[in-house]
Amino acid sequence: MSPNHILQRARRWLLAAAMALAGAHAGAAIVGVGGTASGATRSFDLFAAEGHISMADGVQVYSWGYGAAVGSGGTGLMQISGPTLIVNQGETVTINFTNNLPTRSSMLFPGQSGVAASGGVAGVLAQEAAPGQTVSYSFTATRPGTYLYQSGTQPALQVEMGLVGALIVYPSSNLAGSKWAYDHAGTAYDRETLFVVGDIDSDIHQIVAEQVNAFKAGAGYTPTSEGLFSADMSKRFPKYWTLNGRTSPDVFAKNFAAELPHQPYNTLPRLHPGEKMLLRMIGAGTDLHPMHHHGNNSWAIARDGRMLGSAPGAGPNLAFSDYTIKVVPGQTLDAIWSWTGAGLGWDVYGKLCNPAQLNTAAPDYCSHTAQQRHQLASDIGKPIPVKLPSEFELAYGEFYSGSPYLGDFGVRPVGAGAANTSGAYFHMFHSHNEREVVNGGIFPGGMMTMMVIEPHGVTIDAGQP
Ligand SMILES: [Cu+2]
Repeated sequence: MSPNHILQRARRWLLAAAMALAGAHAGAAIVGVGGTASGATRSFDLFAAEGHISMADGVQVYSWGYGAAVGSGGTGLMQISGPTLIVNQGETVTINFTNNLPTRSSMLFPGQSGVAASGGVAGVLAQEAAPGQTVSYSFTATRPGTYLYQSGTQPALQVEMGLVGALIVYPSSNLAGSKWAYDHAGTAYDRETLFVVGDIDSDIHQIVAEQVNAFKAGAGYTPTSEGLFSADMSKRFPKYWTLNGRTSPDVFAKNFAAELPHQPYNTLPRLHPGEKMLLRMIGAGTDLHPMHHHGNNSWAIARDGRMLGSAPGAGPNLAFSDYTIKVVPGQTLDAIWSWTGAGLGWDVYGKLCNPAQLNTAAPDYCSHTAQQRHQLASDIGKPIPVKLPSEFELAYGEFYSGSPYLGDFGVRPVGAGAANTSGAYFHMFHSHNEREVVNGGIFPGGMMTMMVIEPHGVTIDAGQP
């Protein structure tokens, strides 16, 4: 590793550490940019630029993305997905958008009303910035929720190229310390994760790259020259499937990993038994992706930034339980997922039930801590109710701790279990369109991550899992 690389990596680690400490929003576990707050206004400086993103099979894909300066929580480079904008309900949000692409571009804020714009030129859907120009957009974030933002210029092509990101509006009640997704206690959560779900046809990116290269090689080209690029979108056929711009297994790498300079956000939800994980799902591609979580159903509590309630103030009383979150293009969906170990028919903390820890005076029989009493009382103290298979019948994996009990380890064959350092349970969370769980056609990869159940006592660092 060259000194340059070490410096670069150190810079990103420091950046990541600073982000985790500063926390763009108090109590936020989602990493993003908080802009500059002044009273009831919050302003952001964003840009759009070119770059190459990295797929886990090594393919580099020419892309267009939004970016923000390092000092403001961005990477200084264009990134995919775009910088997650984090604001509070009621704030007047201003975004100064500078276009560094060789073509016209813009920003759209679906779900926000009264968006005003100044600078640039009028487009069909939004005020547009020519190369080198800046447009300022402004709106009041009146309603909490999960939203996306995207290009309003040639949106079919420019969103494919990567011009899309997330906007999170925290309810004003959270400023008092609660963690609610919406203005109701029925949307309370302990942790939250963002899933910007995307699909990429790398052939279209290649077609655009060749046009851009030819344009830049043309006579009289300057950085403010404006080109117009196109591809036959009817031939679109996605080849890569992404979570927060990364393909699996890159989704597991830390936020701001040096190896992924244009893809700073990871996707690895971690929680303790009994905690509620808010899943903020955003359909940033053009196909529907059935995101399937193992281990438990989730409860969908809101769609498109609107709580699923029968009447104002009723709370999410129209929430529904499902084993798959249908992530629809252009739509956002908030769901709450939890795992307690209740009803399994055995004791996930069974390793505690050794004679030295018997607590015959307590009804639990075993010495479970209060945190561990999420299980059914009838399960407590029960052994795992199967005859363990023979070693010859087992396929050991990266996530195998060697023990069926939470927080416990057993003997593992050489090379197995390297990804499980805490005795956690790993529940897969992936697209149920199985062809999307690949990189370059090779399984496993693509739109897949893990929901990690960490033993109580393992610290889950906010924003930097
Ligand atoms: Cu599955």
